[in-house]
Amino acid sequence: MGVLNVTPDSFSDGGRYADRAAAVAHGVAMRAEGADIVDVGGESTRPGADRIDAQTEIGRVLPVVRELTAAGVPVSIDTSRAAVAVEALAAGAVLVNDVSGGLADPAMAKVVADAGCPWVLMHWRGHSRDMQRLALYQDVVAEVRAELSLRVDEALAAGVAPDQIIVDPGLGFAKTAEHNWLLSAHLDRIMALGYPVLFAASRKSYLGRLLADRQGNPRPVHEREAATLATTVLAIEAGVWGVRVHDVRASVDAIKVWEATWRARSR
Ligand code: PMM
Repeated sequence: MGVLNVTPDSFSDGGRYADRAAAVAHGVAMRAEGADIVDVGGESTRPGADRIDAQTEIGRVLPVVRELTAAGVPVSIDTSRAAVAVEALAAGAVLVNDVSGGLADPAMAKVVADAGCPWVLMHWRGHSRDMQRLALYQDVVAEVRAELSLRVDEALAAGVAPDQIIVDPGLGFAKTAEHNWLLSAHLDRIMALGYPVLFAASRKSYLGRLLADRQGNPRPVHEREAATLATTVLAIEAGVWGVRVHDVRASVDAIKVWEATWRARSR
C-alpha cells in the first residue's frame, strides 16, 4: 500500500502532493513501482494535528481519487469520516482505511457494510490532538488486541462481512516508541485475531528516535528508509497481509528478496 497524503501538513509527505497533478502523478508512479493499492488521505493524523472539516477533506481527496481510478490505479481512502468514504467510494475507491477503526464516526460501519468493500480497522484511542496522553497500557499487546477485537465485533454486528475486515495495530497512535516495538515484536498475537494485518511503520518517529545521532537528535524523516525496509521485511516474515509505505519501490524490492529466499527454503 503506497501512501499518498494530499495534505499540507502530514509528517512525511505533507505539502508535497497538495497539488492535484503532482498527487496523481505520484500515485500512478507508486502503482508502476508495484503498489497493489494507493492510499489517499486528506487529513493529517500526526500527533497534535488539528482536525479539518469534512468539506475540506472531500475537496482535497476527491479529484485525486477520481483521476487515479480513471488511470486504473486501485485506491483506498484514508479517512475516519463516513461522508468522505461515501464520496470516495462513489468516485471509485475500493477500500476504506479508517485510522479510528470505526470509532470516530458512528455512521462509518453502515457505509462500509452497504458498499461491501474491505475495511481497515486501525487501533485508535482518540483524535490526534491529544492522543499521546492516551498511551497508557499495562500490557500494550493484550490491550491493543482486545480493543481491536471490540472494533471487529462492532463491524460484524453492523453487517460488515468477516472476509472484508483487515486490522492494524496503529503504530504511533496513542503509542510510545516502546509500545511500537512491543507491537512489532508480537504481531503474531495480533494475527491470532484471525484477520489479515496491515503494518504501517514507514518513516514513523520511533524509527527516527532509534537512529538518533550522538546528541540525541532524531534522524530526519527522509533518512529513515533503510530502517523502514527492515520493518517491512520483519513484518512480511511475521505474516502480515500488507505494509503501508511511502517508498514503494524500496519495499517491493525488499519483499522480492524475502520471497525468493522463502521459495528457496523448500528446495
Ligand atoms: N498512519 C498514518 C496514516 N494512516 N493508516 C493505517 N491503517 N495505519 C497507520 O499506521 C496509519 C494510517 C500516519 O502516517 P502518514 O502521515 O505517513 O500517512
